[in-house]
Amino acid sequence: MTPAQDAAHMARAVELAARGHGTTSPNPVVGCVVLDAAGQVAGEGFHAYAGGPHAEVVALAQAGERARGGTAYVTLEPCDHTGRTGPCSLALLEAGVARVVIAVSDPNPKAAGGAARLRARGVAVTAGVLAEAAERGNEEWLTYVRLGRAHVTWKFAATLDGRSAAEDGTSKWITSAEAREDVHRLRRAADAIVAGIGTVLADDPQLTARTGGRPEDAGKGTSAGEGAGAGEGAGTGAGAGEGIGQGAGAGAEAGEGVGQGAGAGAEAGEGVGQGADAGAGEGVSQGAGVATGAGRRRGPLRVVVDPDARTPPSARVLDDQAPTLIAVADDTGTDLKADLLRLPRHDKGLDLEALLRELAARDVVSVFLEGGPTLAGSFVRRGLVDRVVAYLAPALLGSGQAALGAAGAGTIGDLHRLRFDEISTIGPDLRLVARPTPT
Ligand code: AOF
Ligand code: ZN
Repeated sequence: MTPAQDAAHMARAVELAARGHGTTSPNPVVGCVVLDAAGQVAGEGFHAYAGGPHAEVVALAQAGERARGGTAYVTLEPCDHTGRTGPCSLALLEAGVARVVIAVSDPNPKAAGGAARLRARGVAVTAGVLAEAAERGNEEWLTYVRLGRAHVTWKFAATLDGRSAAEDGTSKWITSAEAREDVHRLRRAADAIVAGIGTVLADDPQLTARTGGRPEDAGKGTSAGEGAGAGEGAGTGAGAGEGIGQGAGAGAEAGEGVGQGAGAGAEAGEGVGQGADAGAGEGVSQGAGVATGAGRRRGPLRVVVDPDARTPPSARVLDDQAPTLIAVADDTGTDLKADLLRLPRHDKGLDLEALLRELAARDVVSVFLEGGPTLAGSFVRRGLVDRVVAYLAPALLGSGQAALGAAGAGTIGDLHRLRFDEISTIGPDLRLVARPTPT
């Protein structure tokens, strides 16, 4: 296998991993491609939900005997522990894989060690292949494990001159419907949506992700097996959507198809399909209908940063559409009937590092920060914004509210440098993804 071939197979594994994005929390996204001894693709898989089979196990099951003497490409070092499932290092050994190619080492001390065990047992291990792309694909989880805090995406929508509201406070629909739909997609994939009390008082937002299907999953995939898998998981689970379902029709592209759907408490429309055509005439596909975890059934956790507990009991953010946590200062007395998270004060607000650590302790891997230039400024000042997603409308205001409040950069030498990683258009608007440059 040449380095270029290794990179190409790993690129496919990264692509597979991305299908789990938004449904694996608090676990990583992981993709795996298994080649047979002749270098032909024999199995593909990804991790679809926490507690479900690991990517390696899915791909090995698909490959069957063809894995013997073959190569496995995994975006994350195979685990060496028995957690919710057994060690993938042993699964790879049992399958007789001769070589394992890894993109990123597992920073989770409980699970790491797969590479060492495989090497010790005579398997050739190559690490670091396409590491940057795999890191990017797993950035939320890697931040959560490495730093012990939730990963933060700050999103804002503004005019081309960086204004998020007019002078009189009006702010509705600066950006297009397409851009707003994209925001909902990002919200759905996050574990928590965070807003400041200023936004809650000014706009009374509901902070929910619009429910319904995940069009990005339904439309995705190249084989018939994938589409079928997605539908099945939701439809065939026993009881209250909990169980394993098997259905025909998946893998319809190939002469011989096997379809599997695992409905793990799936709410209709929230399914992830998995499938690959493994060799000519033999289609194998897996469908996993995934409920996104106990806390996720009704959408991401809503978090209000509200030091003095000023959230009105009638605020829409306290409705029953999703769970809500009100973060208040530990010295604040309140009789607000809501789940409260008490945190130390810091500057004029709360200790935001503590907030992100507490959220991580509650299995919140990814935070979507919206609402409030003041709060966003505090996050930026503390170096707690890991990714910025900006929607810029081709419009000018010239006065009004800046998208970002004071961020601790009173002099130009202190400005927060970012790097543009993605630039695209969405409807009439510009969509930019930027990340801090390493310091
Ligand atoms: C996954 N999916 O495909 C791989 C993982 O909660 P458990 O017992 O399933 O174990 C999760 C850990 O296993 C996870 O934190 C990571 O370190 C390792 N690898 N995890 O969820 C996968 N390969
Ligand atoms: Zn594993």
